[in-house]
Amino acid sequence: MSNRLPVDRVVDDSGEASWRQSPGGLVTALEPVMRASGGAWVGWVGQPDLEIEPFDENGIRIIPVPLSDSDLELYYEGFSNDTLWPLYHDVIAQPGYHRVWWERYAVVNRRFAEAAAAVSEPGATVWVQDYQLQLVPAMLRELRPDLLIGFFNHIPFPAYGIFSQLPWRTQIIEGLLGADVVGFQRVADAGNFSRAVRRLRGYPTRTPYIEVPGMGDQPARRVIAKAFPISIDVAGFEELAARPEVQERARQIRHDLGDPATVMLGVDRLDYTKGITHRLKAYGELLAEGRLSVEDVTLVQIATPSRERVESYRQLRDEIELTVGRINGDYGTISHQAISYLHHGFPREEMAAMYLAADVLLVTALRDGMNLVAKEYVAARADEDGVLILSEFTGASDELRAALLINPHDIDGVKDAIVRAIEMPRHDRRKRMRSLRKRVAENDVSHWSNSFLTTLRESRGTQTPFGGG
Ligand code: GDG
Repeated sequence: MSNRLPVDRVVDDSGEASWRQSPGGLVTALEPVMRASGGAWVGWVGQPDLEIEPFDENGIRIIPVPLSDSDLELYYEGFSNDTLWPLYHDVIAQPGYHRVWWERYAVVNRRFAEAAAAVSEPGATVWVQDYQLQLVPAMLRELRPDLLIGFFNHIPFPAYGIFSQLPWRTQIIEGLLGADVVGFQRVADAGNFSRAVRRLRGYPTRTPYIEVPGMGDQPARRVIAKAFPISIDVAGFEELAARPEVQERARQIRHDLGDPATVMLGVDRLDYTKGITHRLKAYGELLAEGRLSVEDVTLVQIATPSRERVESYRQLRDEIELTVGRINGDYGTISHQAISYLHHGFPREEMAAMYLAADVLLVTALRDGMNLVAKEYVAARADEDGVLILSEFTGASDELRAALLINPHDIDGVKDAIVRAIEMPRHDRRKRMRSLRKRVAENDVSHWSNSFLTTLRESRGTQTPFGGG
């Protein structure tokens, strides 16, 4: 189950509707698992007020959950993206706490839970994805105590001092504890969750176990809260980047940029968690101080459109575009732009070509569950070249220690890292990239889904209360 289905509805010129696999790591990761298990995918079709009967697509049963315009406004844009998203990313932006948003979040979560309950066979395994559906595990357990329920949170889980702001904090904790296994990106996220459980419910915890006492006719249960760092389809990405036409396109991109000595790249959804303004500030100052020149260095910033109906995202877009315009106006020349700014999405092939064309990838997120872009860059670089500058506040930095790690709030530190990356000798780049590639190869996305599902399956045999086993 996920908020969005793995397929998008596309309508052609003649008005004929068909389905296309939606892009993204989650779909790539779970599609083979779902096909092999004969599973069903419960989620929203991506368009409001569309009631569609279940259907089969590419070997997967699709169970659409309808959402109205007002569901989208209150449950999705409101509670999910304007309350939980900023709260879980350490209140980089102020979360809105509105009771009508919360109420609709609960209503929509129940609709998802009921849809899953209706289609699951006895004893089936249900894997619930992400923060939009945190109440589903407990609702589903109540409806169907026979099910094995997993939950994975793709975004961070904040420290208790922050989480405790949420007026509905206890309900969220109770919702998640309905799962047998609650998975997080980082060890720290799982720890934050266990601490919240202790503070709010007083249940005993012993990593990775949480002991939930029996209540009424519900027996005592042992819940596992643990880190399962997500990854990408490494082999698939390597294959893409190795294609001759992708390599040729990478050369073309560099040529079109004026063959500068250094191409730097940023790839992000246009989101305030990604630290795009911090990156621009650092780069702009380096140009202003003459430590870099547009003759030698250029920055390509892809900012994929995101959540454009949410006000804080509109404001952020204005701020970024103002800054880009200023930097280009102040330092660009007729032949050399400081920043190539692209506010649209690209096919995967083009993304791979950009990674190959970039000498330096800048990931300056202020908080990020994992950051798959960093892993994709590493997977693309079979030539063992390229420097990854990576924020310490990404989940990926737990694994990718050979990157140049930065604190994006420390603008001088970011500037120094950029200069260091540009000046890094070839043998140092190779050494670091080799080490990064080894880490990424060790944990690809099928490893992620297998280890989660294995833990979930095994959890069925470990329901002994604390002290008893
Ligand atoms: C959330 C968490 C966590 C981007 N632009 C285009 C495009 N992309 C692809 C990238 C990458 C994905 O989107 C973005 O993934 P990230 O992990 O970087 O960030 P979020 O979207 O915020 O994802 C994050 C993730 O969930 C998984 O658990 O890592 O922390 O926030 O794959 O390549 N792909 C294409 N065209 C684009 O223009 N084709």
